[in-house]
Amino acid sequence: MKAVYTPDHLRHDPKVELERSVAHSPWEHIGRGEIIKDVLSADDRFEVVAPSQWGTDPITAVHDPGLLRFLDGAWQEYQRVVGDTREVVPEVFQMQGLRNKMSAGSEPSAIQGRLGYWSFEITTPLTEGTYVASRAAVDTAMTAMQFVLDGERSAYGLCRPPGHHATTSLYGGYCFFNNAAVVAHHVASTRGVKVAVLDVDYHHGNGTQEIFYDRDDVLYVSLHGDPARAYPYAIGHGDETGAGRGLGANLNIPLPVGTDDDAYSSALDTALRKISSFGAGFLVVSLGLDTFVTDPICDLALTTEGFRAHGAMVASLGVPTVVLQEGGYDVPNLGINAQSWLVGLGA
Ligand code: OKP
Ligand code: ZN
Repeated sequence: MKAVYTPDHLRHDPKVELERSVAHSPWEHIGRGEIIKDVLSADDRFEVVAPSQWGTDPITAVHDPGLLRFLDGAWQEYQRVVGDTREVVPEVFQMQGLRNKMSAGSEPSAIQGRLGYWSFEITTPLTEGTYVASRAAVDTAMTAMQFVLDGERSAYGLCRPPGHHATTSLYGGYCFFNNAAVVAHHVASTRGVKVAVLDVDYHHGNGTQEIFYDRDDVLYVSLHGDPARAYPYAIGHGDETGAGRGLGANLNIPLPVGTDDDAYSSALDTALRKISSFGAGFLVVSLGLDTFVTDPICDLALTTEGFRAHGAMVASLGVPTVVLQEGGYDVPNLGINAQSWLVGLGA
């Protein structure tokens, strides 16, 4: 299997994250990308290749161009205006309620205000090379997509930073551009084929859901920790089924604490049936491995063997499939877990 990787991911290099009200070393760090690359490189079933460049058009096809403009230079502007800081995070969010009874706010001019206009939370620092790395993650996803469009049964994009929390106009949840949504939109709009996004990350992919919520050409299906207890809390409930033309083209399957391989398999079976009946001709998998039993920030109980079985279940759909990396924070096990899932798929 082709596995697309670039060292440009190293340019997004946070050393601190403010989470659980404590400043600590970040869960989402460069070691994640490196361990997956190292394990796949040592396995003959994988061919690690570099991405080609796709420019910004595929990004602004799903994101507000203002978000891209902001990310391209925000860290640098902050250094000029506020002062030298390794990580840049927002201090104030431009919440709707601040302007109750008034017109919707517009983008502030000050960088301190712009940060909170284009983001929704504080655990996602900008670093000097975040924009370069985020662009490279999209290139990685698009290159993996192209291998599949050219006839490979499947391909893998080692995207870092991940993407599924990024909405049309907001970054957050360690995500800047929504790699999976960029690919799904590109295939649906240029190939006239119905696309399904299967999101198996522990966290609900609120960004992907939002981007496609009113569309009937892209189905979003997600298995995740119930938002009653899990990030991103505000979205991911079972009664969110789509709007307008997209009614019925969104399926959320919230899972209880401790869900194991077998319970997960039956939920995955429900997801795959939905994808089949939708008539998807192309599949994008948002592969989060933070469902692993010893993941430090999640609470499901999947195993390395379980991941292989779940990859095999997805393969049995018989739909051309591009797999894109999302989360996974038990870093010593992250490489073998990605390998296991992809071998199950048929690497
Ligand atoms: C990104 B991906 C919990 C805070 C959660 C952000 C989690 C982002 C996950 N104390 N912080 O979906 O793996
Ligand atoms: Zn996650």
